[in-house]
Amino acid sequence: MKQAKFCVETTGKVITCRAAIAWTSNAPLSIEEVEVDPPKAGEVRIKVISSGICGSDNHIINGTYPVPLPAILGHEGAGVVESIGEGVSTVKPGDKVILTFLPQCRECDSCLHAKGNCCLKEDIFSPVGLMLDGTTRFTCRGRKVHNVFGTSTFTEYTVMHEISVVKIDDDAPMENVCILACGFTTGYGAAVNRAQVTPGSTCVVFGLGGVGSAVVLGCKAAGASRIIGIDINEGKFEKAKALGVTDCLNPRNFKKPIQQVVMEMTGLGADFTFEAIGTTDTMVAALESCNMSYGVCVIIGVSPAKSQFSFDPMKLLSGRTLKGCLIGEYKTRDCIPLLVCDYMKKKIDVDSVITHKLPFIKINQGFELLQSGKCIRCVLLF
Ligand code: CND
Ligand code: ZN
Ligand code: ZN
Repeated sequence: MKQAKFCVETTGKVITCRAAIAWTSNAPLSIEEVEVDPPKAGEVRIKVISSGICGSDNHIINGTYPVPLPAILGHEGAGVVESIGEGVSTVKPGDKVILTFLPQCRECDSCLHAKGNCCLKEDIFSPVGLMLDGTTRFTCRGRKVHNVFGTSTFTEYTVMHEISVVKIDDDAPMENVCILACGFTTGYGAAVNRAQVTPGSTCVVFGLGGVGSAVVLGCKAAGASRIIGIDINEGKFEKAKALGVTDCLNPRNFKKPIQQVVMEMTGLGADFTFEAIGTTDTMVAALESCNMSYGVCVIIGVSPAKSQFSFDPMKLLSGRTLKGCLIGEYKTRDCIPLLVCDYMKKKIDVDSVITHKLPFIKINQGFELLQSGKCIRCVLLF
């Protein structure tokens, strides 16, 4: 296989490299040779250095969150800019960048709003798997291959829109910062931004995977005094306690609904609850676990396509607040560089969420670790 060379030599040319292709759902990814086109206007071609495997990638593989296939998945990446298309001004070849699925165009209604971060330039709720001009930059065995959320990190080279490419500090450790593209930022921001957890509060975190673990760190950083962690996999409990969870519950050990158990443990319910799993049952349980008067419930998990979330509206009438958020309500290009700085100053503990690192070509082993619940976050190195 031809090995791709960095920068100048490849600028303007098609790069042939390795990528993991999802040809169908419910099947292992296939490592193949792909051709990656040069970036068009407003686009950036990036050499991927590391990528986390997120629960959302797994929803795509098992078909609960369908995207057009064949596709190159992965949306939690870090890399180096190889070349830029016409008009790109915020990054240049050689820059270290984070590859995120949520753009910040700085022009749309969401981007111009003080708090909104759901940029309207990428329709992540009905993804088409194409660049904004309606075409793709990937070809494999003569077939066009879709991207995912304009990101696609499970490839040695990818092409993204400039508006989703986050320039970060030159000294950032590239093997670990990738999880600031999604998992860590999503969980941590849900606690510190979206919920605004208060000192001395009681929090409940449903799901102690990569995202839930970052929620725990956010709750702890915000000064929560009690953090109840809920998971059906008790193998997650030791790590959760090390991160700051004070009480661990397995719903399968109780005959009554877990929200009732939380109510009994807390008296009147938690101040803040977080759902980091992605089932509607656990979303209802999270809502019903927070205090009826002032409790705040934040939905983070991605539910299966077309699912409906139903609950007694009286649960809100008493005063509860139900919220959701993408990437922890951070405006990605403005805020992720600041999180990278906080990480480098050791203000946030990104490393503790990463339990496994594997070479990119062992990607299917990484998915097995996630599916069997044996990892918190597995990072692929290219
Ligand atoms: P991961 O698989 O690592 O964690 C999920 C955890 O939930 C695991 O520890 C499971 O054992 C546990 N679990 C599963 N079912 C139950 C249940 N019924 N009751 C209790 N625990 C259970 O996934 P992740 O942490 O990477 O992602 C979690 C969710 O967050 C997932 O739905 C993903 O798609 C979503 C997400 C959202 C966003 C966002 O911006 N809102 C960004 N990334 C991921
Ligand atoms: Zn994700
Ligand atoms: Zn925008």
